[in-house]
Amino acid sequence: MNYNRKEYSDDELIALYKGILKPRMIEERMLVLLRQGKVSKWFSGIGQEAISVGSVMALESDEYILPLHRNLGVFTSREVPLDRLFAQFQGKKTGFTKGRDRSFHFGSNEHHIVGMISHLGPQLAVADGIALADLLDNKEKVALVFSGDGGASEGDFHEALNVAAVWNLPVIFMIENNGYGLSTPSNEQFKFKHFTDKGPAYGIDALQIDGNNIVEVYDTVRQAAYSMRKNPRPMLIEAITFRMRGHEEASGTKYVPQELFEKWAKKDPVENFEKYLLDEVILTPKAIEGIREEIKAEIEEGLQTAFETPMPEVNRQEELEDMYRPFEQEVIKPATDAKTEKRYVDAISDGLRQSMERYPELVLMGQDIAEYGGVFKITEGFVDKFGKERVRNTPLCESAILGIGLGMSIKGKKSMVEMQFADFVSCGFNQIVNNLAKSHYRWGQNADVVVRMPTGAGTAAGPFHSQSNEAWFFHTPGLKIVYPSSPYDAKGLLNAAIEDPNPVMYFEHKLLYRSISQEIPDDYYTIEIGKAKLVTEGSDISIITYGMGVHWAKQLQQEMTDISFDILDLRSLLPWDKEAVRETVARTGRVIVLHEDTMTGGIGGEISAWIGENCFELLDGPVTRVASLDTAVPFAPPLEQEFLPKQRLREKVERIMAF
Ligand SMILES: Cc1ncc(C[n+]2csc(CCOP(=O)(O)OP(=O)(O)O)c2C)c(N)n1
Repeated sequence: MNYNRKEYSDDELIALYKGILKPRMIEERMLVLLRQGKVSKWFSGIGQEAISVGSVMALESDEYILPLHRNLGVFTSREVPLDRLFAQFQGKKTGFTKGRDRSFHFGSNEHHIVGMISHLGPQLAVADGIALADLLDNKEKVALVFSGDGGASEGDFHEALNVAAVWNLPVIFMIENNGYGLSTPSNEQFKFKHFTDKGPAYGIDALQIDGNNIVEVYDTVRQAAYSMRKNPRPMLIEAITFRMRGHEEASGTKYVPQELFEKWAKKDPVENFEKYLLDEVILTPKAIEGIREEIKAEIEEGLQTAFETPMPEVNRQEELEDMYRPFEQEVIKPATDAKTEKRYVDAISDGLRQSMERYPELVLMGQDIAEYGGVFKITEGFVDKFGKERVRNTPLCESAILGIGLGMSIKGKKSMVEMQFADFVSCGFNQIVNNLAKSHYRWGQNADVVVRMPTGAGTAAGPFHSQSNEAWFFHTPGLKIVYPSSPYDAKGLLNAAIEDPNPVMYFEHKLLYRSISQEIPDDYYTIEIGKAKLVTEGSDISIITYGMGVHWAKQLQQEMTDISFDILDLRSLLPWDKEAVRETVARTGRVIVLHEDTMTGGIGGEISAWIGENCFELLDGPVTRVASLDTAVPFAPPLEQEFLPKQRLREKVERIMAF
C-alpha cells in the first residue's frame, strides 16, 4: 500500500496508528467474548477501521460525527471511555442509553457523536441539521456522516444530499463502499459504477479514496473540512473498502467469494500501516509491543468494570418520564387586555410571528413558506421581517427537513416544520416516529420541533388533501399532539408547542382557517398543553371531541335545545386530559366521543376504553363513538358529507338519550 505522508509528522502518524489499532484489538476481544456467549450481537468493522479513525482524527474535536453500525473506531477515536462503551453494549445503566438501546445506537453530545437509528438513512439529514445550525451561527464547522453503499439506496440519501447541496451545508457524506449490503452485492443494489458519479448530479464535489489507507482518509478529510469551513458546501467522499466479516457475527459469510477475502486480506488497513511504520523506522517492534500492551490493559480494565456493573434495576416511573424532556410549562398570560378580532388562520400567523420574536433561535422550514407565504398564507410577510435564513423554503423533502429539525435541536435551536398538507407527513413519518419521538428516551437528546399539520376534510379536496391523521402519532410515545378548535386556542397552543422542548404535532383545521373568528389577545400568551376546555356545561349528555367536532357539537346543541349538552374540547390529544373527561362523565353519565378521523383505530377508541375501565360506575349508557366512515376521504361533496360523521351525530345523541 502506498502511504503518502506529505508533511505529517512522526507523532501524527503514530497517533493514527494508535487510533486504528484500538478498534481492531477491541473487535478481536469481542469475537472471543461472542464465542463465550458474553456478548449478544456484533457488527464487525474489521477491515474498515481506517475510515472511521482517519475521519475522526481529521476533524476538530467539537465537530459532529454521525456514525453507523460499523464504526467502532469513531467512538474509540473520540475517546469514549471503554468501560462506558462496553456497559452500553451490555445494556447496563452506566452506558449511554440506560440500557434502552443497543450497540452503537446512541449519541453523546460530550463527544460530539450522534448515533444512528436502525433505519440508516435518516442519520444523513440529522447531519444536515447540525451543519445548518452551525452555518446560521457562523461557526465555521463541518459535520461528517456515514452511509454504507446499501443504505445509500434509501430515499433519505437523496433528500439529505439534495438539501445539503441547495443550502450549501458543510456536510461530508462519507460513503463506505464495501461491496455488500447485508448479503446483497452492489450489482443488485445499484446500477451506477461509482458513488462519485452521484455527487455532481446533486451539484456536490465528489472524491474517491482508498478506504483502507488511513493516511489517505485522514489527509482527504482534513483538506475537505478545511476548505468547507471557509467555503461552506457539502462534499461526498466514496471510500472503497471491504467487510472482512459477516454483516453481523451470527449471519456468516457464505455468499462472499473466498477470493475476495484473500484479495482484501492483503490490503488490511492495520497490518499495512504497521508495516509501513516499521519499514520507515517511525516505530520499532518494541514500541509497537508497548502500544499493544497499553491498549490491552485499557480494554481489560474497561471490560472488567462493565461486567461488574449489574443489569439495570427497573423503575417504571423513570421509564415513563424519560420519554419526554422534563418541562414544567409556565402558562403565560397576555400582558395587557388589548384584543383584536382574528380569524383562525390569522391567530396561527400571529402566534408564529410572536414566537419568532421571542425565540431568536427559532427557524421555520416548509415548502413555499418564504416569499410566497405558504399555501395558506400563514407566513406571509415573514421573510421581510425575519429574513430568509430563518424563514426557509425547502425542497420537496419532508423526511430530510424533519431530520434537520432534530439536528438543529442538537445544536440548541428550535424549529417549526410546516407540512404543506397534513397528508404529506407520511413522507416524513419515519423521522417523526422513530427519530424525533424516541431520541430523548434513547440518549437524552430532545427534539425541539413543532410540526404544523394543516388537516381535515370538508373542502372537496379528495383523499390526499383531507385526511385526519392524528391517530398515526397518538400511538407514538415521545410525541405531544395539540389540536385547537378556536382562534384563541390556535394562538395559545402554537406558542405553547414552540416553547415545549419536545416534538409537538400541531393540527390546524383548514376549514376553520377563514370560517371562524374571535377576539383574541394581541399580546403573546400560552395555553397549558394537556388541558381540555369545557365549551358548555350540561347535565344530559357529554360530547367529548376536538377540532371540527367542537363546532358540530355546538351546532347540534343549538338545534336540540331540549337537551343539556356538556361539550368538552380536548384541545390536547397527547397527553389528553383524563381528569376533565372523568368530570364530564360524572356530570352526565352519557357519553359520545366524536371525531372527524375514521372510526377504526381512532383516538375515540382509546378514550372510550379508558372511560369503560375507569368510570364504569358513572355511566348510564354505552360509551359511543361517532366518527368518519372507514374509507379514504372522497372528493365529490355528497360523498364527502356521507363520509364525515356530522350527520350521524344527532341520531346517536337520540339513541344514547333513550337509555
Ligand atoms: C430501513 C432499513 N431496512 C433494512 C435494514 C436492515 N439492514 C441493516 S444493515 C443492512 C445493510 C446495510 O448495508 P450498507 O449500507 O452497505 O452498510 P454495511 O452493513 O455494508 O456497512 C440492512 C439491510 C435496516 N436496518 N433499515
